[in-house]
Amino acid sequence: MSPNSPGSANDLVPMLMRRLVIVLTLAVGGLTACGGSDGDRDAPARSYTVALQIEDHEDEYRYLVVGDVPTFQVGDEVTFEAENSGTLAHDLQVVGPDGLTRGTAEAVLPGVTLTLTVRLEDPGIYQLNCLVDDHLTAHHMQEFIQVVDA
Ligand SMILES: [Cu+2]
Repeated sequence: MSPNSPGSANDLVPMLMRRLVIVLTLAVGGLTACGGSDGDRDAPARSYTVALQIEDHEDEYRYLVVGDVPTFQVGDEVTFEAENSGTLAHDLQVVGPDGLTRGTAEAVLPGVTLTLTVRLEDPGIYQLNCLVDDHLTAHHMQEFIQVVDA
């Protein structure tokens, strides 16, 4: 008799439960927002701006963080201000650790700064992507940030 591999079936249960918890949290959050009486729940713990610079030298397209990178924490409200210092139009999409899009800013021409505010609701790795043409697929125009529990 071969022993059951403990990883496969058992791991699925906590994952489903976590999904359920997330769904429930969203539902409660929605209700709270409608009620409007509990102001603390909707207010971000911290709110700040992160300056980015967009560059596209030859084959390398990228977002550069200007200055220090903060420690991103769950609950933070972050405004990305990305100055397009390149020669092409670029945009910005933020994707959460679950693969769902948290926000998208329209493409801006060279010399223009785009702004995107997102709420970091979950711990994990978030992606910053450029969705213009083949910038992501062919030029890997992508940056990652890590969000930790507060
Ligand atoms: Cu781009």
